[in-house]
Amino acid sequence: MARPETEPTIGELLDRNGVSRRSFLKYCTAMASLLALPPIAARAMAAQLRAARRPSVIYLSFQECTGCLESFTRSFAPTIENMIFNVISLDYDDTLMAAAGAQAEKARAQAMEANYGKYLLVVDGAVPTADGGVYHCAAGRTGIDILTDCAKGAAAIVAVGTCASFGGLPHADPNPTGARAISALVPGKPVINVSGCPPIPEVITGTFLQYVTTGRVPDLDEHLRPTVFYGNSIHDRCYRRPFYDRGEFAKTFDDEGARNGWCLYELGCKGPTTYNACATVKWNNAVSFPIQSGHPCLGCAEPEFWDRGSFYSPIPTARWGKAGEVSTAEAGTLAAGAALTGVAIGAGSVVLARRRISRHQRTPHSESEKHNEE
Ligand code: FSX
Repeated sequence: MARPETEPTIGELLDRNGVSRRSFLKYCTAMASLLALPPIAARAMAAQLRAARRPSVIYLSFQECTGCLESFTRSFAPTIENMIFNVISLDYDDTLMAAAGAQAEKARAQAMEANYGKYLLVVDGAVPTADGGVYHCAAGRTGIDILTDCAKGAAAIVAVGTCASFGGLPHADPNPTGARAISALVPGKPVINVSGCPPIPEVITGTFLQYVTTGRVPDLDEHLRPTVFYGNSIHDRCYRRPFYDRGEFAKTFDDEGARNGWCLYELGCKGPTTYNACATVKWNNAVSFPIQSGHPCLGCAEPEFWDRGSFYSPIPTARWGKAGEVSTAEAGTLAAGAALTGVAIGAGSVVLARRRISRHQRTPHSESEKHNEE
């Protein structure tokens, strides 16, 4: 469990476990593709990873449904076994570890002491702060106390899931337990938010890999999410986007539009204001994602998504309909006009304008933003 400097490098561990260089390179090629790097970067990544030492990871869970951990353990590339045995050293996770009670608490204390200042703290779930934090207690300590203690020696904190990133479901109105996002409770510590309810498994493991490979916090967006995975809206990359641009919308779940696979915007799809990799990385080993399965995006990777009105009502114009608004009716007219005049560049500008609008019109009161403003 202790990770002194004598800990073998990842390369030495791979050799010891009989993992061939060829299969490790194949693995890195898959990872490079996941991180949107050119194939040539795979060799550099393999060299960097082989030279690196596995970071000690302490994984804490607070108010959540365990969907995030379920998601993490269903990663296909890399598999969870690959991650745990080759890339990270999961030294404490009270849901997955065999130890319990005092034995588990001791394991966490030992790992923290041996890796002080270097370990990665991974947290899922929001932390209740009302009434002194009594709504989450373990080993006689409140969640706030445990988080504060574990955060002190962490090199960085990864908040996995929308609950940890923004408060999520526990934070939904009326938020009876005073649930808060992790970033709001650990001032001065670098926090990486991996939002989604749950997050995409490959986005969780990809974020770890990015950190281990580079040894630093990746580029983040205004919600502290890695831009490599959260840089585009679902709408930007959705395969149904041409239907939106032509003004072809499903109006009910069983009409002709739905059968033809038309855009789900009018059925409440939150793709235009939701930033995540669902449309590209997809789910279940890239089999599908909600929109491909015929259901509108719920916007689960965004702050306050539970409190933004019905999942089945179109996005209110207050967030999607001001300057540069293209209503569903106008979308068809605009596309027809562009086709007539052949103004492809103009259509591109509309896309860019929409992207700017959706970025700027996101509600600026998430827990992480509050923290940033403090
Ligand atoms: Fe929340 Fe995760 Fe949704 Fe559940 O740990 S993001 S309720 S999938 O489990 O925190």
